Amino acid sequence: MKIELIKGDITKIEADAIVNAANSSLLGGGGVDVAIHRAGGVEILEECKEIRNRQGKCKTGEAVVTTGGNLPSKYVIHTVGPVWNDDEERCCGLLSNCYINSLKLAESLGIKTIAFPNISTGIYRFPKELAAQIAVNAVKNFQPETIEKAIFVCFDDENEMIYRKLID
Ligand code: AR6
Repeated sequence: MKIELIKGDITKIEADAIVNAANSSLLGGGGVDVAIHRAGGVEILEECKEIRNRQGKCKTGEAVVTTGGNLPSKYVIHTVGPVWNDDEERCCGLLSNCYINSLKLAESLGIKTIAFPNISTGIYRFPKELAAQIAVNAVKNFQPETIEKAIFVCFDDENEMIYRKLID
Protein backbone atom coordinates (compact mmCIF):
# COMPACT_ATOMS: atom_id res chain seq x y z
CA MET A 1 0.00 0.00 0.00
CA LYS A 2 1.27 3.45 -0.91
CA ILE A 3 1.43 5.86 2.03
CA GLU A 4 1.06 9.61 1.51
CA LEU A 5 1.12 12.63 3.77
CA ILE A 6 -0.99 15.72 3.14
CA LYS A 7 -1.15 18.84 5.30
CA GLY A 8 -4.64 20.28 5.37
CA ASP A 9 -8.35 19.81 5.84
CA ILE A 10 -9.59 16.22 5.43
CA THR A 11 -13.01 17.42 4.21
CA LYS A 12 -11.32 18.64 1.02
CA ILE A 13 -9.61 15.33 0.23
CA GLU A 14 -10.71 13.32 -2.76
CA ALA A 15 -10.46 9.72 -1.62
CA ASP A 16 -12.91 6.82 -1.79
CA ALA A 17 -13.26 7.14 1.98
CA ILE A 18 -12.19 9.58 4.65
CA VAL A 19 -12.06 8.53 8.29
CA ASN A 20 -13.74 10.56 11.03
CA ALA A 21 -12.40 10.76 14.60
CA ALA A 22 -15.87 10.44 16.11
CA ASN A 23 -17.15 9.69 19.60
CA SER A 24 -19.23 6.72 20.62
CA SER A 25 -22.51 8.65 20.33
CA LEU A 26 -21.88 9.05 16.56
CA LEU A 27 -23.88 12.26 16.83
CA GLY A 28 -21.05 14.72 16.30
CA GLY A 29 -18.89 16.77 18.63
CA GLY A 30 -15.98 19.12 17.97
CA GLY A 31 -12.72 19.01 16.00
CA VAL A 32 -12.58 17.07 12.77
CA ASP A 33 -15.95 15.45 13.55
CA VAL A 34 -17.83 18.75 13.35
CA ALA A 35 -15.86 19.77 10.24
CA ILE A 36 -16.90 16.54 8.47
CA HIS A 37 -20.57 16.85 9.46
CA ARG A 38 -20.64 20.54 8.43
CA ALA A 39 -19.05 19.94 5.05
CA GLY A 40 -20.82 16.63 4.37
CA GLY A 41 -24.33 17.75 5.24
CA VAL A 42 -27.24 16.28 7.14
CA GLU A 43 -27.28 12.97 5.23
CA ILE A 44 -24.25 11.77 7.21
CA LEU A 45 -25.91 12.47 10.56
CA GLU A 46 -29.10 10.78 9.43
CA GLU A 47 -27.16 7.62 8.59
CA CYS A 48 -25.30 7.82 11.91
CA LYS A 49 -28.66 7.92 13.70
CA GLU A 50 -29.86 4.88 11.75
CA ILE A 51 -26.71 2.98 12.74
CA ARG A 52 -27.26 3.92 16.39
CA ASN A 53 -30.85 2.72 16.25
CA ARG A 54 -29.71 -0.54 14.68
CA GLN A 55 -26.65 -1.40 16.77
CA GLY A 56 -26.35 1.16 19.57
CA LYS A 57 -23.27 3.23 20.30
CA CYS A 58 -19.99 2.64 18.51
CA LYS A 59 -17.39 1.23 20.89
CA THR A 60 -13.88 2.65 21.17
CA GLY A 61 -11.61 1.12 18.52
CA GLU A 62 -14.51 0.11 16.29
CA ALA A 63 -15.67 1.62 13.00
CA VAL A 64 -18.89 2.17 11.06
CA VAL A 65 -19.52 3.59 7.61
CA THR A 66 -21.88 6.17 6.11
CA THR A 67 -22.19 8.00 2.85
CA GLY A 68 -19.86 10.93 2.18
CA GLY A 69 -22.87 13.17 1.59
CA ASN A 70 -21.67 16.40 -0.04
CA LEU A 71 -18.01 15.58 0.51
CA PRO A 72 -15.69 14.76 -2.39
CA SER A 73 -15.24 11.30 -0.86
CA LYS A 74 -17.79 8.56 -1.39
CA TYR A 75 -17.80 7.25 2.17
CA VAL A 76 -17.05 8.41 5.69
CA ILE A 77 -15.72 5.73 8.03
CA HIS A 78 -16.44 6.83 11.60
CA THR A 79 -14.13 5.38 14.23
CA VAL A 80 -13.89 6.15 17.93
CA GLY A 81 -10.42 6.79 19.30
CA PRO A 82 -9.49 6.30 22.95
CA VAL A 83 -9.36 9.20 25.41
CA TRP A 84 -5.74 9.25 26.62
CA ASN A 85 -5.43 8.03 30.23
CA ASP A 86 -3.10 6.18 32.63
CA ASP A 87 -3.73 2.79 31.05
CA GLU A 88 -1.27 3.50 28.25
CA GLU A 89 -1.08 -0.04 26.91
CA ARG A 90 -4.83 -0.26 26.56
CA CYS A 91 -4.97 3.17 24.89
CA CYS A 92 -2.32 2.14 22.36
CA GLY A 93 -4.17 -1.10 21.53
CA LEU A 94 -7.45 0.74 21.08
CA LEU A 95 -5.90 3.38 18.82
CA SER A 96 -4.33 0.67 16.69
CA ASN A 97 -7.76 -1.00 16.45
CA CYS A 98 -9.21 2.25 15.05
CA TYR A 99 -6.84 2.10 12.09
CA ILE A 100 -7.12 -1.66 11.56
CA ASN A 101 -10.93 -1.75 11.80
CA SER A 102 -11.23 1.24 9.46
CA LEU A 103 -8.98 -0.50 6.93
CA LYS A 104 -10.96 -3.75 7.24
CA LEU A 105 -14.23 -1.91 6.69
CA ALA A 106 -12.73 -0.11 3.69
CA GLU A 107 -11.64 -3.44 2.21
CA SER A 108 -15.15 -4.85 2.64
CA LEU A 109 -16.37 -1.96 0.46
CA GLY A 110 -13.69 -2.50 -2.19
CA ILE A 111 -12.11 0.87 -1.46
CA LYS A 112 -8.85 1.87 -3.16
CA THR A 113 -7.95 5.10 -1.36
CA ILE A 114 -8.53 6.01 2.28
CA ALA A 115 -7.59 9.17 4.19
CA PHE A 116 -7.02 9.29 7.95
CA PRO A 117 -6.94 12.24 10.34
CA ASN A 118 -4.64 12.01 13.38
CA ILE A 119 -7.18 10.16 15.50
CA SER A 120 -7.30 10.97 19.25
CA THR A 121 -4.56 13.63 19.07
CA GLY A 122 -6.92 16.60 19.59
CA ILE A 123 -9.65 16.69 22.20
CA TYR A 124 -8.75 13.13 23.33
CA ARG A 125 -5.15 14.25 24.18
CA PHE A 126 -3.26 11.19 22.93
CA PRO A 127 0.49 12.03 22.72
CA LYS A 128 1.11 12.91 19.08
CA GLU A 129 4.43 11.14 18.55
CA LEU A 130 3.13 7.86 20.00
CA ALA A 131 -0.16 8.14 18.10
CA ALA A 132 1.73 8.64 14.83
CA GLN A 133 3.92 5.58 15.42
CA ILE A 134 0.82 3.48 16.10
CA ALA A 135 -0.97 4.84 13.02
CA VAL A 136 1.93 4.27 10.64
CA ASN A 137 2.65 0.79 12.02
CA ALA A 138 -0.99 -0.27 11.76
CA VAL A 139 -1.18 0.83 8.13
CA LYS A 140 2.23 -0.59 7.18
CA ASN A 141 1.46 -3.98 8.72
CA PHE A 142 -1.97 -4.26 7.11
CA GLN A 143 -2.17 -6.72 4.22
CA PRO A 144 -4.44 -5.02 1.70
CA GLU A 145 -6.42 -6.63 -1.08
CA THR A 146 -8.24 -3.63 -2.52
CA ILE A 147 -6.65 -0.61 -0.84
CA GLU A 148 -3.90 0.94 -2.94
CA LYS A 149 -3.24 4.14 -1.03
CA ALA A 150 -3.56 5.45 2.52
CA ILE A 151 -3.28 9.19 3.09
CA PHE A 152 -2.42 10.69 6.48
CA VAL A 153 -4.00 14.13 6.63
CA CYS A 154 -2.26 16.32 9.20
CA PHE A 155 -4.04 19.48 10.26
CA ASP A 156 -1.50 20.95 12.66
CA ASP A 157 2.21 21.69 12.14
CA GLU A 158 3.36 19.40 14.94
CA ASN A 159 1.64 16.33 13.51
CA GLU A 160 2.88 17.18 10.04
CA MET A 161 6.48 17.29 11.28
CA ILE A 162 6.11 14.01 13.19
CA TYR A 163 4.54 12.17 10.24
CA ARG A 164 7.04 13.63 7.77
CA LYS A 165 9.87 12.13 9.85
CA LEU A 166 8.16 8.74 10.14
CA ILE A 167 7.14 8.40 6.51
CA ASP A 168 10.19 9.85 4.70
N1 AR6 B 1 -9.08 17.99 8.88
C1 AR6 B 1 -8.11 17.16 9.34
N2 AR6 B 1 -7.75 17.08 10.63
C2 AR6 B 1 -8.39 17.88 11.50
C3 AR6 B 1 -9.42 18.78 11.11
C4 AR6 B 1 -9.76 18.81 9.73
N3 AR6 B 1 -10.70 19.62 9.26
N4 AR6 B 1 -9.84 19.43 12.22
C5 AR6 B 1 -9.11 18.97 13.26
N5 AR6 B 1 -8.23 18.04 12.83
P1 AR6 B 1 -10.10 15.86 17.25
P2 AR6 B 1 -10.02 13.39 18.84
C6 AR6 B 1 -7.22 17.26 13.57
O1 AR6 B 1 -10.15 16.71 18.47
O2 AR6 B 1 -8.82 13.87 19.56
C7 AR6 B 1 -14.73 15.36 18.75
O3 AR6 B 1 -15.53 16.22 19.50
C8 AR6 B 1 -6.73 17.82 14.90
O4 AR6 B 1 -5.68 18.75 14.68
O5 AR6 B 1 -10.95 16.23 16.09
O6 AR6 B 1 -10.03 12.00 18.30
C9 AR6 B 1 -15.36 14.00 18.59
O7 AR6 B 1 -16.75 14.07 18.47
C10 AR6 B 1 -6.22 16.56 15.58
O8 AR6 B 1 -4.87 16.30 15.20
O9 AR6 B 1 -10.45 14.32 17.59
C11 AR6 B 1 -14.94 13.33 19.86
O10 AR6 B 1 -15.79 13.69 20.92
C12 AR6 B 1 -7.08 15.43 14.98
O11 AR6 B 1 -7.82 16.03 13.91
C13 AR6 B 1 -13.57 13.88 20.13
O12 AR6 B 1 -13.55 15.15 19.48
C14 AR6 B 1 -8.03 14.82 15.98
O13 AR6 B 1 -8.58 15.83 16.81
C15 AR6 B 1 -12.49 13.06 19.47
O14 AR6 B 1 -11.23 13.57 19.82
